[in-house]
Amino acid sequence: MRVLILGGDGYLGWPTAMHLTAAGHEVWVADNYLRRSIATEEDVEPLVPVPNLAERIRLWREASGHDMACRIGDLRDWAFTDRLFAECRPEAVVHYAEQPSAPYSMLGRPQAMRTLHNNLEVTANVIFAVREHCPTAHVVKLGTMGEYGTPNIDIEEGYLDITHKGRSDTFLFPRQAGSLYHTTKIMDTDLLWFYVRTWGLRVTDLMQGPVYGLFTDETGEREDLLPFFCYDELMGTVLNRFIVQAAVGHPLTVYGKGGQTRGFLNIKDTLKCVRLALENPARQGELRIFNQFTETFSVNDLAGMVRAAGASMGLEVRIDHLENPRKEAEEHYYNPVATGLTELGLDPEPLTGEVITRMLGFVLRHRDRVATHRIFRNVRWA
Ligand code: USQ
Repeated sequence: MRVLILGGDGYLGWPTAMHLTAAGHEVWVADNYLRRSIATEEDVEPLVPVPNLAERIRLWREASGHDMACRIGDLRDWAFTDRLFAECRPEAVVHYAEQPSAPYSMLGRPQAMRTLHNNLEVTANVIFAVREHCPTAHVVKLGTMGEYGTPNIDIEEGYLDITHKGRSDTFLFPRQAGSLYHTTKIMDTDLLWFYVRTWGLRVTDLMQGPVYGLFTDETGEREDLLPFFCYDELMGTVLNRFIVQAAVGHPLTVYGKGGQTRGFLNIKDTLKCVRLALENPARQGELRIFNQFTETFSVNDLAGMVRAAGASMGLEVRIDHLENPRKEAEEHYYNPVATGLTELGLDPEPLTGEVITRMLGFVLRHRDRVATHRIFRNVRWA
């Protein structure tokens, strides 16, 4: 299949690109280096420097014999997007091209506007480009479990049957996001849902939980093929952050009571889920929604697991409960359904002590690079 990956330089975009070429697909990647610009502007460089996309592709070709096409440009720019889709004519599009950080979106007005403009305009341009150049292409868009928030009922996979005053209908599951970033993902879903109904696009929305990890089957131990690995408050997800904190002797930064519960997954499972969705596409005129996570943990659970793994390596890991900079429930009901991807054959990678110690080993080799001032800058929601 000819697959166009938008945001192919990102934490998930680059490993997905390698994974899909290894699975025999023809891959094109596009990126405007937004994440790298934010890293420079906000002083949130990844733990280990990452070669540019052209260099990564060269390294991957040498390592594996697989190649991919690459275009650098901004998908908000219609001329670029139009040309890209006309040239590539994808059979499937994986849309990761978003500002992905909740805390970044809450920093201030400029960052909020950048998140809104980038995420919504790119999604809209992708919709128009698909209609113009490849109306039967399957769009796989990365959504987030955070669109649902933490309701006091079970979270279904995308839709909810409602009976009201004796009449019944099916609607998108109610969404109530906890950050501006997460709100833009709701808006993305609404845009896609509208054009699925109006133009008959075929779309899969993957409602993904926080991802952890850095090694995939394609990277092996090769550090020059690894994705961005961030531990700062803006770009690092919670488990990756805790592992770096443990490695440098910084107390784990649990926000508030730590009962916040989310659906997590290993980066390897992200790649499997995206490939399963691509290889089993949605029907024309369908918005198919999968909840994409493999296990649920509270923040306290994760802190406890990192402490135990650290102890097995002789590290003494302390846990701090900081005043929560975010507005979120710290103790809540959480029972999301996730059966769609399992039915397609997902064989998950569980979070074990071994997974954590392997990551800790990597971070310990690079501990001199950790800038501790990046760990907690206290980006407050209100
Ligand atoms: N948390 C802490 N301490 C920290 C960092 C985070 O207690 O040092 C807590 C947060 O308050 C939150 C939970 O851990 O309750 C998860 O935070 P996170 O930063 O790992 O994840 P989040 O901001 O929700 O965003 C990440 C990705 C985003 C993706 C989302 C999936 O950055 O792109 O959409 O995970 S989800 O969380 O399901 O919405």
